[in-house]
Amino acid sequence: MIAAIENLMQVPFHSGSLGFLADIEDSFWFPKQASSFAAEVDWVYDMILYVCLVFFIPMMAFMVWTMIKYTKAKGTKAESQLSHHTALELTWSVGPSILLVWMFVQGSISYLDMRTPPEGSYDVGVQAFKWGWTMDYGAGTFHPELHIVKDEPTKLSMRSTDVIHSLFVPAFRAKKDIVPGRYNYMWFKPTVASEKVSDDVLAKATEQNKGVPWDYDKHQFTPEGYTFFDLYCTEYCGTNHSEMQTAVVVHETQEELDAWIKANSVKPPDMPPATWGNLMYNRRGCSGCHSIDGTKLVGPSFKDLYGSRHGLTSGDEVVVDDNYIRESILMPKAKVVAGYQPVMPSYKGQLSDDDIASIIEYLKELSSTQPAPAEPAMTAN
Ligand code: HEC
Ligand SMILES: [Cu+2]
Repeated sequence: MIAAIENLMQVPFHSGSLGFLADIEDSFWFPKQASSFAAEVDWVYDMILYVCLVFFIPMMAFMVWTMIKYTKAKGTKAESQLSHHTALELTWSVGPSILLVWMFVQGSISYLDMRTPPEGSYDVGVQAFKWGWTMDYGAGTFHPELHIVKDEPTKLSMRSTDVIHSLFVPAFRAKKDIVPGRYNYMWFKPTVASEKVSDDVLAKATEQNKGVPWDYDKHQFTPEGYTFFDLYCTEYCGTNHSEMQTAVVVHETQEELDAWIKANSVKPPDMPPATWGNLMYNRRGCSGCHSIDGTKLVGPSFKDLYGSRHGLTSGDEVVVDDNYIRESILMPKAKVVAGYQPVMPSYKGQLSDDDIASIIEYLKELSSTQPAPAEPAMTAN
């Protein structure tokens, strides 16, 4: 019966992404519990709901009953009724008050716990932007996915480069606004680890997904084959708000996480620069604003960009060469393309020279017009 209702309602948390947890009971309202907060949050939520139902149903039933029973014929004069019952009034005032105080105290205890990251938590920097996420693992490693360790208290130090966003991991029952111009913090302790899909499944999905950004919804695992928990933005932040999602991968051990961070920090020596450039394009949020098929999004398309010539808002003209691209990435507001808003965030300190060189190689690959030979790259910084 409940399963039938769930199907009808298509409960907002598509439990598909958590299918690997099939052995843990899914509750009617909530996705599986995957953090140390989850059981408590669900319990308080359920209790408050039941208390409300216990009052609401008999009250409404009584009201309807009196409406029917005491209906008078039209034109009957209303009688006044002034009697009063002290014991009854005390009961219905004091009883619910006690319940309300209990709700407040329970809520406060949980809230204060969630507000206070334990000493020595594992710290990950989170940057929210329209419309994506960049997690900062320190030492120049950035990635859109959140990778953490099971049973390890994890603190997120969060900032926004534009408008108010909000980070929500339903399976962790953890949510917090991210406000531009200040740091906001949240923490949680994940209790369920991700799993890795088999190499065959991963290879097949990789083949299907060739040439387009990874489809997390379709595959329900990351490009590296980890099952994941959903992370959403829950503060409406503009056109692509609904696409502002990413994956949370929970590693079994700190060593496993360290190995993952290491593997994702710099371009592997045997990888061609353009391939790394393509990874950066997908991972660092460029794909949210720049298409590679000629479509105009928030920013100009990367298709045939390299070597082209176009106007700026200042009225000048530029040729898109290595130096100009480098400047566009590090100081986007220095030269703004005519017809666009200066909304691109600066990647200064977030993309290494090597990353930028790889992006340039990638842009060359996307361009059929071969450019005039670029001047030797300036070595600023
Ligand atoms: C929030 C949206 C946004 C993101 C994210 C973004 N850009 Fe941009 N980008 C723009 C806009 C808008 C422009 C055009 C206005 C300007 O020049 O600042 C632009 C301009 C550019 C230009 C110059 C294009 C031209 O036609 O001359 C380059 C190169 C560029 N971006 C590269 C990147 C790279 C590389 C990334 C990722 C590392 C990135 N951008 C991420 C919005 C974005
Ligand atoms: Cu948002």
